[in-house]
Amino acid sequence: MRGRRPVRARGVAPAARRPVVLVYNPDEAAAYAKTIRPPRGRAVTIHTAATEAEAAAVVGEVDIVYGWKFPASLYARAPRLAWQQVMGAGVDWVFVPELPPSVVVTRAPGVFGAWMSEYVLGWCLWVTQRMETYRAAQREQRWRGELLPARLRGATLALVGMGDIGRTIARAAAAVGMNVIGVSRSGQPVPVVKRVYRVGHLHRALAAADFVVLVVPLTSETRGLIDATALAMMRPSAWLLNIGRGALVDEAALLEALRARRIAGAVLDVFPKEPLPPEHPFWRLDNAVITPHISGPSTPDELAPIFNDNLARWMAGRPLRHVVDRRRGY
Ligand code: OXD
Repeated sequence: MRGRRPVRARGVAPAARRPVVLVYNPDEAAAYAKTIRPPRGRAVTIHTAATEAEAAAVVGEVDIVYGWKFPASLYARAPRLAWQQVMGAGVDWVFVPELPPSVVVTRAPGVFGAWMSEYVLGWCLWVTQRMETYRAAQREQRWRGELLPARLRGATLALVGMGDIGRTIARAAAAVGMNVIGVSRSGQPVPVVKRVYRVGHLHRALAAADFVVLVVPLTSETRGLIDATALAMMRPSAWLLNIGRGALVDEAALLEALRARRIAGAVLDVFPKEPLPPEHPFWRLDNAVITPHISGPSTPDELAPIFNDNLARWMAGRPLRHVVDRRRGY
């Protein structure tokens, strides 16, 4: 780490210097920059960058990165960087070996759960209301009055991951009468969740579920968590919804389980390689739904209060909120 500043106390802004913020986002850097509000009477310098080359031109003077997938190669050229506010729900991409230990990383809890709850309930209802079937019948002008929808009320939803997003989904699912169970490292009770299993008992939760939702962070412990054995524990009528990270699931095992109809289907929003390549077999499976990583979008207006609150804290030398525990990886 030659040439870097010594590690400062967390959240302490450099005195008597106007902080420099780099907003890094390939599509919407300007929109995020517009929402930055330094505390009254104080000012910050704001740069925006949509590409690595644009960021490289200014990164040497930057104190704060407000970013989405900031390029790892730039850390070595950012000697002042002290704090990075992540724009997305997951932080796995930040913890690359190049990230200097002195950089504090903060996340944005409370933003994504509401979106993801609607995604989860929407796709569960798509299954139980047999939306695809009735639409197909409509195309054939067939009246399928013999086929009834199923009830979501009483169906069991297993949430693998009981962080703030998992808890928000749990409340939404319980509100429509679903029987919500969960899986977490600690197995600690969570309001509205009927039973929380420790991760060592994951298979029990899988065996009890009509819908399994993966919303756990990707860490060395959760990579490949849903392997062939886990999939074999699921009911043949159950659906897997992955809104966490593609690498939580053993892709070959899932493909095999879907092809053999060992589970009813999968709704997949995340993949180890994104965009999902056109030749990928998932596209052609009638029991797989593919969505393009949209279950929990980041929007400048929703993230602004979190960033601006932390900016005020940083400029006042107060501890930041929502600091990621680097050891745990979330
Ligand atoms: C993510 C996100 O982190 O979509 O993947 O926010």
